[in-house]
Amino acid sequence: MQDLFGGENVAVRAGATLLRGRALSLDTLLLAALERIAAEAPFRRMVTPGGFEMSVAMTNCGTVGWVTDRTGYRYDARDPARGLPWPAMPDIFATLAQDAAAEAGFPGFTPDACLINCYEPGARLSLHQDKDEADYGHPVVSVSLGLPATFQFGGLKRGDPTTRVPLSHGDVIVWGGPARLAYHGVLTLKDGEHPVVGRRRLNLTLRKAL
Ligand code: MD3
Ligand code: FE
Repeated sequence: MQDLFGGENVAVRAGATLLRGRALSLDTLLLAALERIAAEAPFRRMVTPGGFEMSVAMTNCGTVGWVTDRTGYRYDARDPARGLPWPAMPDIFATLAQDAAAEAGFPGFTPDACLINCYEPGARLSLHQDKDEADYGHPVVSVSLGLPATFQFGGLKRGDPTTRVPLSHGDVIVWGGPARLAYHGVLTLKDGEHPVVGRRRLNLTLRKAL
């Protein structure tokens, strides 16, 4: 279906809408904001409760940020590495997420947390569910920037069959309703050089956590 921005909206599955290139015209603004956030709260590879260091480096902005350490996964109002609040969420992130959610059928989405994932070649995110938020009635909005990646999603059980979707610079996906608790992950990032972002992939995941 043709959207208001002349882009293509694809129903990846019930509740999941891919807005191809929806963030393309904003990439310079988004990357400038990301640079300011990472200068204040640097990317770091966190440790899972099982004791493994994640291959994806992360930081956050917003009222709360997603963190993991030996004690578990949680949303925290402070960056544990600095003992300080996370950088504020830039208006452009919140507006993009709210607009994309509305276009996908979820009006009134007001994110309070933005997890920023940085993948270098070789990094991956294994199949998981996003379950640390208070209310699964809110959608999750994801924005891809930089190197292309293969996104993998399955069903509500870990063993359910999975589908692969290629994601590239500027793509936005909205997950809500029956897709909200679907298992998903990102396959190992291939090497490459993106003309604007360089040798990495950045992903914003905007959520209403509280
Ligand atoms: C499907 N990040 O940070 S975002 C994550 O590209 C995460 O960095 C991936 O999964 C990345 O938790 C994918 C897309 C995404 C986010 C949340 C979802 C897909 C989802 C929640 C339910 C179903
Ligand atoms: Fe996730």
